Amino acid sequence: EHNGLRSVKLSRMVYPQPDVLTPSRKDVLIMTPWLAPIIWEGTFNMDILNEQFRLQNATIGLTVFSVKAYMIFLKQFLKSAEMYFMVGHRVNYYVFTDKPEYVPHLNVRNGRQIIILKIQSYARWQDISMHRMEMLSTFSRQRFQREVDYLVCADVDMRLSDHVGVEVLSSLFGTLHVGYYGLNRADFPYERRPQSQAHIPEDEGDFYYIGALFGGSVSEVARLTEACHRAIMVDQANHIEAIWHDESHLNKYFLYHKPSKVLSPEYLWYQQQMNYVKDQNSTSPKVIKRKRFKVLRKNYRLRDW
Ligand code: 2GW
Ligand code: MN
Repeated sequence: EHNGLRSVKLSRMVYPQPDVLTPSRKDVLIMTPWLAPIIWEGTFNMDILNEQFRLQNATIGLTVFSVKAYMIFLKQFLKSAEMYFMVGHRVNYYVFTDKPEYVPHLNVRNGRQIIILKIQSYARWQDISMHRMEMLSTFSRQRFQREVDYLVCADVDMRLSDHVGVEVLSSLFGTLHVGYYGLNRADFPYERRPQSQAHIPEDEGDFYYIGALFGGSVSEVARLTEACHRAIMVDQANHIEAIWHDESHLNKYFLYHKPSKVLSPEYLWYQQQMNYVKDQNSTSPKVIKRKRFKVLRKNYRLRDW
């Protein structure tokens, strides 16, 4: 039985005392107004967190979709996850693909396994991306609920280049999009047409979250993905498609279902130079002390079939 967070009894540990007079970071926001921590390097003690989640015997599912040509990203994604993702904890990789026979054979560490789930492909890439919500909600209720405590849902066109551990886990988490970090809500690329279910008015919005990394307990991810899938279906019936597809719906969901943790842009960085990040927010690169997931340079011709 996987019930998510249970309280556990730690053994004796020796570590630096929290200092009430010294904030862990002074250069960034580390707490949302609804008291969800924003996860930055320097704000947490990994030993305590690892001990807590180990005692809970937490199992983490990492879901990734690798359909059609995006199969080329899978090997690097999984290999880098073996190096940096939840090391020391139990991990199930769930690979959704239309071509199970092309999934690379990799040796994984003890307590970890790769599970291949065959899905259909869609002609339009927007549909491939959006239907992830449907698949995740279906599989959450059917099998993830039985097999894991937490889900981490990721794009495949990325690789890990630094630690991503249990510090990210909570009942519901999203990730700040580095490209819109520090901007005004009116400048976020939310869906602005009231006809869409993803619509967010100019005077609302906390952050711009990226679609490439979110998660939480299985039941919360099931609720999120089901809500986003339903909203996508309503839009489809009304002949409208949100500007950034599933990402627009994710942002709408997080506006009214506040995440209990928020991952800083450390967790999703771009390998290629993002000139607009430097131009729009000159402080952004300086506050990034670790680069944990990196979005790979993409050949945009992949989109041209
Ligand atoms: C996507 C675009 C163009 C051509 C192909 C695909 C494609 C995506 C594909 O052929 N096969 C496939 O498996 N995908 C999956 O959809 C894969 O897991 C990929 O990471 C994910 C999202 O597509 P991606 O990575 O090209 O979109 P991005 O990086 O521009 O992402 C953001 O915006 C998307 C919506 O437009 C999503 O919200 C995504 O989560 C965001 O990061
Ligand atoms: Mn991507």
